[in-house]
Amino acid sequence: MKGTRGMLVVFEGLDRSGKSTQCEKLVQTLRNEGERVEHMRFPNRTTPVGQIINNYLTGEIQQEDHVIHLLFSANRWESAQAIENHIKSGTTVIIDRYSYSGCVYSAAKQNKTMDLAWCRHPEEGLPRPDLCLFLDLSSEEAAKRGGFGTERYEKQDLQARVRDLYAEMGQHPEEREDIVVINAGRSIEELQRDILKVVQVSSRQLDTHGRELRRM
Ligand code: 2DT
Ligand code: MG
Repeated sequence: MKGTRGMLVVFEGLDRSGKSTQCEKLVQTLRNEGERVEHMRFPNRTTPVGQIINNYLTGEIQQEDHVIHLLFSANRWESAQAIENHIKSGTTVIIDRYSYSGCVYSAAKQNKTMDLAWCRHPEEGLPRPDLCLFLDLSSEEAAKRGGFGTERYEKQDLQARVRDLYAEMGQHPEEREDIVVINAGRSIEELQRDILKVVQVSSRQLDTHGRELRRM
């Protein structure tokens, strides 16, 4: 990936779909190729907002559905300028979960006044990914992988709704352009090879067309 700016690549998928593993592998591979790469993840639990989110996810505190939704979004806005600066300076940014998680996990709660469209609004204006790699795995397969953990959303019925909502969100005109679905029910090595190919194609397109960073 040469070009003048870095790429913004996002990993999405259910818990246990292999996002963190693949994210780390991609970061390592690109760094080995001599690229400057910044690795981020959301929620970023290290900021004050992120600490509230962490306490919510572990069940230590309760939060009203809309409030926690807006805090997850605020947690991305806290890093928005940094992401943009990295990309402008030629550093590729690879992120484990982003706005798609923000929308689908909240919408999966089935709160009457929080459909996908409502959930997406606070994301408008954030840096838009050049590529969203969706690691697709059924909630049954995800559950088989050593079971879910104990955090708030790690329950199979919610995960099943989350998967359906990812599919629905993939129909949104902008998201449809960005999302590439990767079958995550395969070995780490197979996934890694597939992902690298997709990233290389996307990177070449960016080099050819020299597109500015867009916004959600
Ligand atoms: P991790 O297991 O990846 O740490 O995620 N989530 C995440 C949301 O509900 N909204 C968001 O905006 C983001 C980024 C998904 C912890 C959980 O937080 C959910 C799983
Ligand atoms: Mg998790």
